[in-house]
Amino acid sequence: STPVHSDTSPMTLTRYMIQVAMDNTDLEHMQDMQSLMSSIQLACKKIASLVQRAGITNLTGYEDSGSINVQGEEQKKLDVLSNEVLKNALRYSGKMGVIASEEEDEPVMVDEVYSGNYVAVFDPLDGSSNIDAGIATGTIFGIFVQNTGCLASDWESKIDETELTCLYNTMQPGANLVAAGYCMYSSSVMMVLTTGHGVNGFTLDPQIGEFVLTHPQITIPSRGKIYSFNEANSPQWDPVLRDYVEKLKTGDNRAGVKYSSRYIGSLVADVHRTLLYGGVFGYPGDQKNPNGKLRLLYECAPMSFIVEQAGGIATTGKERVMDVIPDAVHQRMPLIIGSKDDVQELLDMYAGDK
Ligand code: AHM
Ligand code: MG
Repeated sequence: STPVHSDTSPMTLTRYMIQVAMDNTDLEHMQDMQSLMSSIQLACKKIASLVQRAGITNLTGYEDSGSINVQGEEQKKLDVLSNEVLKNALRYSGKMGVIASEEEDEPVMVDEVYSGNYVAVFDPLDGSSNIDAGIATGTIFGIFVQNTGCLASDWESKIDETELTCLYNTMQPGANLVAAGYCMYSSSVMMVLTTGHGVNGFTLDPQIGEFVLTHPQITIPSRGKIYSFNEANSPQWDPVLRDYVEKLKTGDNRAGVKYSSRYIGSLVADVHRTLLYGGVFGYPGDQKNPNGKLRLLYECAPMSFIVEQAGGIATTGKERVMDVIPDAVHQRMPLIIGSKDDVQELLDMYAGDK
């Protein structure tokens, strides 16, 4: 149904989640999603305000302690703070069992008092290298139901039992996600969300402090005119991908159209543009980094869930991203994502190359 934009009864994210719960009384996780999303949207509003005021409040730049995360990256002040904000919001939702974040070495078990049975995976402030220049950033999140099945049995010898259970619970393929979304901090603050029934976009109305449904049932155009890769890496790409991008540049592709190039270097913003305008975004593997740069659990999988729900394709180049069973929390995965026809053309080129 069409959302109501009148001042008196906007379809807020809160109201939307209540509706989702009422429409799915048979699904337990849909009931819990209401309080989970209420925690997540609060965290995102807080992060939005931190990001917007960072230059004024001396929150730009790196942590004074020079702290480095498990992936060897220097942490920015806002990375650390956003992680705390999101972690605490989720903890107090009373629904979380395990939280895994880009900024945490290992997944964190939520204290028993606040504990529930969901797993949240998130990148609290993706693209933070852009922040000091005022470029768009975003929060990415995914929610799983806790899984007691073992997916990484050879870890047993290395870590203690609590950690093990904890890890097992986070090690799930994207196909198991019950919800995923991102919040983009840009010229406007937007929350884009899927619970597996399409994708909806909500814009933060600063006047009332609420996310309002502005983009109901987003579908990605079946073909776009934009490609988005860090082309500085192209000398290390495989020849098929190089050839594909060359065809997009010259117009010698199935659409017979010359493409434009857009690359922000912020996953959320690049995927958001791709979702709305169509085209293809990729962070492929290359000779130096065979698995690319983006992290499977809290970057690739949630984005893939969203784009698939909008009618697009997300692939590693070899398989569907959603089907990849993770074997490490911070594992990287090549990602090619976007319009159905654009991504399919590349997949067909790979198939023909075999
Ligand atoms: P981060 O999680 O350390 O911020 O890195 C992820 C970001 C993505 O937002 C973006 O797509 C990518 O890194 C850009 O990488 P590059 O600078 O190599 O093009
Ligand atoms: Mg990131």
